[in-house]
Amino acid sequence: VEASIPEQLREAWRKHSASEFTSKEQFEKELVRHIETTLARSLYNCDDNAAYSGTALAFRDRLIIEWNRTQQRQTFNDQKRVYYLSLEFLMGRALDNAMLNVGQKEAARDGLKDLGFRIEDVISQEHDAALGNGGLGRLAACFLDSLATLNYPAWGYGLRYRYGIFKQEIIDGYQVEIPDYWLDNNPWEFPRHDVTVDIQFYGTVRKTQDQNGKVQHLWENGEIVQAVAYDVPIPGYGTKTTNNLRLWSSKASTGEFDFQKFNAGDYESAVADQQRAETISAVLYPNDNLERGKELRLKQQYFWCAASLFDIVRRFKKTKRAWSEFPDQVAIQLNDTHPTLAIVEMQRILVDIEDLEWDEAWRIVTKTFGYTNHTVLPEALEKWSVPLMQNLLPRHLQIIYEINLFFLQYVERNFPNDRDLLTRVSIIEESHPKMVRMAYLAIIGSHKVNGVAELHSDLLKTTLFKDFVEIYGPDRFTNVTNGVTPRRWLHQANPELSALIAKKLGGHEFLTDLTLLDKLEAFVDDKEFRTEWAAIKSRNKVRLAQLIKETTGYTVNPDALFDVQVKRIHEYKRQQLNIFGVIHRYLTIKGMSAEEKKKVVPRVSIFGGKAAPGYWMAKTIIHLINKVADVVNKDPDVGDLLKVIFIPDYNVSKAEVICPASDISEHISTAGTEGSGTSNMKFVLNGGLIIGTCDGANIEITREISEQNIFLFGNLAEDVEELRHRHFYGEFQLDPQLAKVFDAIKSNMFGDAAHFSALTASIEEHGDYYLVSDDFNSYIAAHAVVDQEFQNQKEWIAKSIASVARMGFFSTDRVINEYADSIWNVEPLAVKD
Ligand code: H53
Repeated sequence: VEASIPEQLREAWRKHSASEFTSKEQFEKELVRHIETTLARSLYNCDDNAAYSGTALAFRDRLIIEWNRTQQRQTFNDQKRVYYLSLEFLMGRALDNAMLNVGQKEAARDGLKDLGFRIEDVISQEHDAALGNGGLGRLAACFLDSLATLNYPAWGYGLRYRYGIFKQEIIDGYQVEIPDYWLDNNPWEFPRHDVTVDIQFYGTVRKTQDQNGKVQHLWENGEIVQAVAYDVPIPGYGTKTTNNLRLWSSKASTGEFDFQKFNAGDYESAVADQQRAETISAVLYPNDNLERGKELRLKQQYFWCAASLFDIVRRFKKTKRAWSEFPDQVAIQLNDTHPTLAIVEMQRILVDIEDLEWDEAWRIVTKTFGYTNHTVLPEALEKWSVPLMQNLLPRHLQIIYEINLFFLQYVERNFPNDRDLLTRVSIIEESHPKMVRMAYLAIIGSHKVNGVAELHSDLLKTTLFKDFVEIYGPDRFTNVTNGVTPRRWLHQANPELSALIAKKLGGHEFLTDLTLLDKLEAFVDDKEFRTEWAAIKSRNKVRLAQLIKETTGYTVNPDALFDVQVKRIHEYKRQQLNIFGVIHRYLTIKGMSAEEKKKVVPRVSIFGGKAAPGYWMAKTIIHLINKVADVVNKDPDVGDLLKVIFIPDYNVSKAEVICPASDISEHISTAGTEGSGTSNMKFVLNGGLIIGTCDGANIEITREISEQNIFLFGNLAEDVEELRHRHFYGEFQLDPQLAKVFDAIKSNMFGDAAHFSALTASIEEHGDYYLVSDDFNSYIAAHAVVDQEFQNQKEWIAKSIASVARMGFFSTDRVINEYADSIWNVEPLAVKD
């Protein structure tokens, strides 16, 4: 309030308020101004990169004008806001998205052309913002797009990692990780050096009493680190709403401690402290669906939760409302268990700092939080060691014990004498060392818990969280099936298809109401439309073939069937099944006569994805794919009938080229292991068919597009447990076709077989946990059907169109509206000009 301009001067101010460009000419003026002044370049010294920076700055100005207005409007309106806490926001590039969302891409295209640049070259200068690993981080990014598009007052909170997900290079077939230093030249963030929060770690807790004899807990003598806010504007599509993504960066606190050290001449150690503080937000942990229990990771989590909550509480306190109204003003969504400490921090703020009674505080907390679970994989479930937490966050550990005590007392009252149940549901696992089970803490501290696809949510209720369903009843648990934003994943990634659909449907309304796609079904038999549809797919395949050429050196035939599997490399996602299938195909072709070969449908098997640096088996899979590629791609017996490609450094901007170019894509996780999957949705939305297991959202995709338009195979989730049991206790029988594949590998056909022995042994000798052998036969059979059906292009295209027509359900707009209604209870804020 003190910083605001006095009422009588505001008119003068408003007269000079910045305004947005709305035409090509104005854009050009802004562009040249930024290049000449902000960037200090000139027409004698302006390459694509400078043109990118200038264009980005011009668009950034537009966004920030809307950002300011949106924030003012939301503050004045003072309604409930949503805060999405996520350790990952896998945003990708921002410029193209900004151009499309504010509706000025054509102005920019023409303006750049006038000044000597091609818009595509300019856009491709941008470095991806890769602050995420995979599906979970990309989902958060799609959510932000939908929240803004639907005009919800919403903020994202995350960490401003100096290094995003590593860049992947393939050297001699091996994955090599290169640090991704992405912050030089990032025009999309606004440092807020005035928005800082001091965060404490370590130290001790002292118990005292205040004047009234009330017990107080003082957390003292810790180490202080400063959080500095960096804001990233998030434009909605076709709306003036521009929301905020606030990312925290860590810095040494400028408090007295450091000065004492500096003054005492202990310069080096003061600098070391500085660096240690900066380490907190230095690097994104490169694990997807895998938790390693590292202290620095826990530090990141608390640092980010504490800063975000301080910020949220500060904003709430400005409204001068009573604490009891907090849940009417604030909804906080926990993206997985990573931000679970926010629950504990909130309780600490209310009880230790704001002096509320425990029960009242806890009521506020549980009404405020919602928790999304994304996986049932045991290795992904977070547990933190009690001694580690005791040392780093002594007061929080006390509060966790207190929460647990009250919870267990509640359970005991409702289920007397069930000692086993108490042990099972306790937040503290009685192991050595004891562990804090973060998922249980998240359930207990939230009013709603959701899974991300129907099967996944059902599995949560019947397995992982079964006891909690008994304890709290079924209403706390719900499902919200994932989606993707059609703006980025159709309109931006596949502009030609978006334009064709718009032509048929009479406009681009489907981009904000994806169910309108169903009108396409009327054109399935329209020959001209089908021809245009197929031509777009072909051109997208040519575009991908170019990317393949640039990144691998291989030339592929765009007329071949493009078969794509791009996602994180993980045993449960079963890229090994795919590459074994490829080897099987290779061996089959090798055994054919010239006559038989004529009937083979040429195929390009395309892989992409990163392995966690410490995940040996995943790296072995990458190695095998590349070694198979080396052999197959130069085998004259095979020629164009089969090519194997590993696209290095799969990321969001590559996905935008890959998704529109698949004929078939693979979503083949062991049934019951994939939470949802979201690339399945992206591929179908772009007219690719999919081969998949009955897992995650594949099941709901099938329900929408019908069984005729998807190639399903493999065992069902309900049979997995029994099969695993049999592998261990019965006789393990390797599938005979898979045995031939293994023989080929063992004959050193793809280089020294010793490199791959762990992979084959995990199946033959160690119980085949992921059921590769059990599913192999039906996988091969499904691919045979794919080959057969691909030859009937007329039918294939009809399937492609019919599938796209029925994808309306999978927009994150639907997803966000469901969260808003059933979990957050927030309303959109209508925008007037
Ligand atoms: O989250 C996606 C799901 C996908 C699931 C993924 C995920 C991560 O990327 C990381 C950790 C985690 O627990 C889950 O694997 O199935 O589609 C978004 O919900």
